[in-house]
Amino acid sequence: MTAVITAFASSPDRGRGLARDMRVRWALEETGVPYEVRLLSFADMKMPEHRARHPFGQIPTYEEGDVTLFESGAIVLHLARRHKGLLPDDAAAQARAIAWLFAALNTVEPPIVDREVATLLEQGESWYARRLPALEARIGTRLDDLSAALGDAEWLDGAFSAGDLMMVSVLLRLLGSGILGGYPRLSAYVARGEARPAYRRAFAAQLEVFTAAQEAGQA
Ligand code: GTB
Repeated sequence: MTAVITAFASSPDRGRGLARDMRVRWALEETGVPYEVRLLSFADMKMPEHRARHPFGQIPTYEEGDVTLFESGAIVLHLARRHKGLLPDDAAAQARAIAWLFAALNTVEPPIVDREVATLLEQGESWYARRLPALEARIGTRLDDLSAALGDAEWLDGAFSAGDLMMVSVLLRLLGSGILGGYPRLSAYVARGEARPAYRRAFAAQLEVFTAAQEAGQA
């Protein structure tokens, strides 16, 4: 059955693949699940029809048969559990891959988002320049530990998994900050993720949405 996901009709990231539909598209491509995309404006997201799918009026959402889901992590985990390609068969290895997925969302992404929000919304504040080093230090602590955990391995725990998909997606949010450049192992890890054919297909698909919106004068 074809799944339906939601994404920005005109993404504020201008097709850089930073909105959270990208990780869901990537998981769909890795697992080979066919999908369609329902594009939403900011106004559409807040309408009752979409809030019935997503209580917070956001993207992404996922619908397939009788399953309707919100939260990118829940969607990626759902896909990984139901289809081959994103979780190992061994139960203990599967549990560790899921732990990495949660680590990406709960341990690594929050300080990255804190910095992003400050940079977007607080640059004009008198205290911004004094706060930024502390925000970046918190990211640095996480990246130091993540880099040590990865070591010289290709992926975080054996074969590529949903944990890597989510961790690479989270680290990609640092592009443009210059921070990742200080972490050669993590930079190479992100590049390995971006080189995966499934990632490239997902990236191209979301970029096409932005390009079409731009051509139509809507971006
Ligand atoms: N925890 C939820 C999840 O993981 O699914 C978070 C969902 C979320 O934050 N959705 C955002 C949204 O719908 C889009 S991805 N925002 C609209 C709203 O809240 O009204 C976040 C995002 C947006 C823009 C960029 N960017 O421009 O770079 C990057 C990430």
